[in-house]
Amino acid sequence: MIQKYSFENSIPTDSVVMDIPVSTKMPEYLTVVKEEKHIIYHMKRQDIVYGLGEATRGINKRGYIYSSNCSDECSHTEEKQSLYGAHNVLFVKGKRNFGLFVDTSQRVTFDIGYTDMDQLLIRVENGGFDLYLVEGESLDEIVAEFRGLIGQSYIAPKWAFGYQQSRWGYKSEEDIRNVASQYEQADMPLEAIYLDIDYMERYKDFTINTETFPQFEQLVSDMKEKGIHLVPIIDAGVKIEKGYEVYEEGVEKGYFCKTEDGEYFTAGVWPGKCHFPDFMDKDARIWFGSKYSFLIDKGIDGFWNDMNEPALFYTDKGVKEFFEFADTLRGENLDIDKVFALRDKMEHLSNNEEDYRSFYHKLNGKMICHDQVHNLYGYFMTRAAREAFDLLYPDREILLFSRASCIGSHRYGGIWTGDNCSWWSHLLLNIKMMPSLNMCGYLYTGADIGGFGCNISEELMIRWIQFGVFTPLFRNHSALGTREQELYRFKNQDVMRNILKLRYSLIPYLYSEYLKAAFQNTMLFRPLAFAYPEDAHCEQVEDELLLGESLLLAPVYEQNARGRYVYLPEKMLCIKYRSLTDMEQTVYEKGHHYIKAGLEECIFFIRPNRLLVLGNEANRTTELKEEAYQVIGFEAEEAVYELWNGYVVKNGLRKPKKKCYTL
Ligand code: MIG
Repeated sequence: MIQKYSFENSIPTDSVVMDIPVSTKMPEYLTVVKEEKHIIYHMKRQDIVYGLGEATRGINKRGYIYSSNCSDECSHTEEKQSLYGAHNVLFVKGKRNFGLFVDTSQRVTFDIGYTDMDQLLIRVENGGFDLYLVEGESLDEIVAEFRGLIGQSYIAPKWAFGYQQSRWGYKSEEDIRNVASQYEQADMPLEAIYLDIDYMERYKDFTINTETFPQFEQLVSDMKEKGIHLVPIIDAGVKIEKGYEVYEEGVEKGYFCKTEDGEYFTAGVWPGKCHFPDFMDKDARIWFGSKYSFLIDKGIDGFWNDMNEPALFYTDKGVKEFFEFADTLRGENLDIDKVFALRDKMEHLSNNEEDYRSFYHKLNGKMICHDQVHNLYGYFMTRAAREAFDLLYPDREILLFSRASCIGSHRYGGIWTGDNCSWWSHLLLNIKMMPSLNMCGYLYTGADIGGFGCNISEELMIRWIQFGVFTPLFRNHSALGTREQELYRFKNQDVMRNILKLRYSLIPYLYSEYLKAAFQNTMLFRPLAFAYPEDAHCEQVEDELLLGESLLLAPVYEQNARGRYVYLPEKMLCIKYRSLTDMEQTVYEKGHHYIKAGLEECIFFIRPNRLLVLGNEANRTTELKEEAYQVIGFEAEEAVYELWNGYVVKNGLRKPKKKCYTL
């Protein structure tokens, strides 16, 4: 059951797709202090708080303070309160289970037992909000109701479930062709190569650097012939440059954000000084979205939207103030305070709060300050692209995912979790974040596999892909200047290859469970406590996940570990995967076990009377052949697995196609 309470919410977020009448009667367990915009819940010692989507720390969010404030945050350390998304939803498991969604474009703070260990305090920083309270029996049920409220999740094209390679640093056609052929030579599957900012002409959206990519269309079609999709990046900022069509048009039509004085707001990003499309303005959205045609018409069918928090490197005003300050220190004997002050000033040039307060959007004919809708910017950029795709290419499946997001954008595209590092702790963070993202509707999602920043070790890479094979977005991505991490570069190529082959044979199941999650508003990744609510120990387990209806994952995420402790809430079949022709199967009883897992062994479990449909060996999703699928499972005299292998569109409505498998 969903109740809605309204607190003068004047800025529509379009996060919700259902019309719920406003109630006034608040249940006795929630206190709302209207003047302060506080929502207070007294937590019992055993209560667990799930949710918040893209956030640091554990699956149970209790014990820290978080803030929804879309941030270009390149260091995902545990003290950080905000990452790129604004996902204002919590699910409380306790004597009474319920969910709380704060629907607002404003910043919201979630103090979950940080200031007071027993108190959950939600504070809306500014402006109005709608509060949705979702009550129900189980957490699964509550999440499903919430997901119904916010609308069906985006369904990515099937090829986007293949393995994908990216790197900020591919500079030319040759680089791209080289990646493709190295994967081919290594007999490693590959379905997409990403184009980071270097494909553009001096980082201008919807341009191509014709010096380094002289035959772009040829490249796209050669790759397509190999079954490899190219996925270019699109940045939020539009370069200020005379004669550059996107800039000229945007200026002429008034599609960029303005300052108080009616000038176009300017800030530096990749290309230098930029204007920022006003995605809150419907006309600007249609305009910007239609620009993607420049690339779609060249054969492109996938995009990633970046820097859309939006990231601002600097403004003229900030730079001026910085130099003025630096000048006051010129020639001085710099003591520690001054050095730090100088450094802080420099750091605050980027993503500065004051800059976010200094520009405006056009919303329903009114000018509205950016800081009021900051959390919607990336969401509305995603929406701009998707609305244009739907309008201009209604019959094409186009991959789209974004860095910044807010609840609602899950209907238009996926997200990736941004600039993590090649750290073991970030592999664990990747594991823990998946169910939280699913709760918010993000199904097509994943981390930069192998880590974006820092240098990867081969062992970490192996362990990371052993988890990555289970995430819908399975993309190896890394930053300029870090150790190159294409899988063919490592010593243990057999191990890498075998893991990639596992991915392809998991795709039938993964895609099927993905479709179920999208159509039924369920989660693909679930914490154990969701599926085994009676088993108190499950609440303690944060390094195992359920994947769909059949699998339990227990990834290895520690350096030098050659196995791990696993808690099984029921008897299960352990698959120790070494290669498609070498899968050891052992049944374990309910309880605690130490399961050995050598570096070349990927372990996962099948629940009793549930089945796993495994695909044939393939290097592309198109090579998967249903007649060659196999079924594994145990104690399954009666078990049936319904494989959702696609969907048909009838009268604009999507209907899944289903096929039943038994042992
Ligand atoms: O400031 O385009 O998160 O994936 O490779 C860095 C370069 C800008 C940030 C993205 C990252 C991408 C990088 N971008």
